[in-house]
Amino acid sequence: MFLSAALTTLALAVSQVTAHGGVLSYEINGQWYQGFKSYNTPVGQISIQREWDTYNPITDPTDSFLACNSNGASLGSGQRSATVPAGSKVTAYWNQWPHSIGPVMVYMANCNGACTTATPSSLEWIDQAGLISGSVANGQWAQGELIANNNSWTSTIPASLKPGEYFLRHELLAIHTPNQPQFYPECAQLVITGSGSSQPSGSYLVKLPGAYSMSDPGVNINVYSETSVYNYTIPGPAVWQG
Ligand SMILES: *[C@@H]1O[C@H](CO)[C@@H](O)[C@H](O)[C@H]1NC(C)=O
Ligand SMILES: *[C@@H]1O[C@H](CO)[C@@H](O)[C@H](O)[C@H]1NC(C)=O
Ligand SMILES: [Cu+2]
Repeated sequence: MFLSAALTTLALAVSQVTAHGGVLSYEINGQWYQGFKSYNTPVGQISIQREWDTYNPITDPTDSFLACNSNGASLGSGQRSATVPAGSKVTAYWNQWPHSIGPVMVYMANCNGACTTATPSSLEWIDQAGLISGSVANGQWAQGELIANNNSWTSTIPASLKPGEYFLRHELLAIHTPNQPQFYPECAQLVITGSGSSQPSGSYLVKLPGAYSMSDPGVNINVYSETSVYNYTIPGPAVWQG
């Protein structure tokens, strides 16, 4: 009796794990970086990624952990940063991603000093990603493209970006459940090198939480009723091209 109850609980936990997910590894400028292993203690882990504890989504756009997931903590002595030149290509790899409806967003944030001691929620971010073709109800989304590309997404760090320590933040916003957005953010730490001097300013910079709300058309949405709508408003700021 006890054993079968335990097994049922385990089976449930496993099916929840496979229904959601997050970024498991990165390939940056040709080099592989292992992500944080969620569901494991942070003690002894070495990664460029910040801690994130489960595959489950954040469902409140004002959640205090929206910046770098729960709990977003530095790994302390195991925390690393990837040193890469501005202009590098960054590919993030997810688990087998189960949701094909919704945008992919990639942000960077200047830590204005050492990222290891910075608090992600107090930072400001730049944006990227979208609805690729067709209608909101039946079209092709960035997340479908991500699945087709081996559960990965490749971005280019603006070549003109000023050197320094930055957070790199990947976020999937899954909108397959009507009016119940699911946010899946993960952060990694980068040290950007090069001779660039550009920095976004003004409306390109936002805070998370802060930039999203349930009154955003792209957040509180029932995609299945938008059969003749061909535009989708990604929440957050405009993309900074560098
Ligand atoms: C697909 O992604 C995995 C990492 O999740 C990687 O090990 C593998 O090499 C990739 N396959 C291809 C064909 O790129
Ligand atoms: C599509 O564009 C209209 C007009 O700008 C806007 O009101 C509406 O919210 C947009 N729809 C979505 C799903 O973003
Ligand atoms: Cu899910």
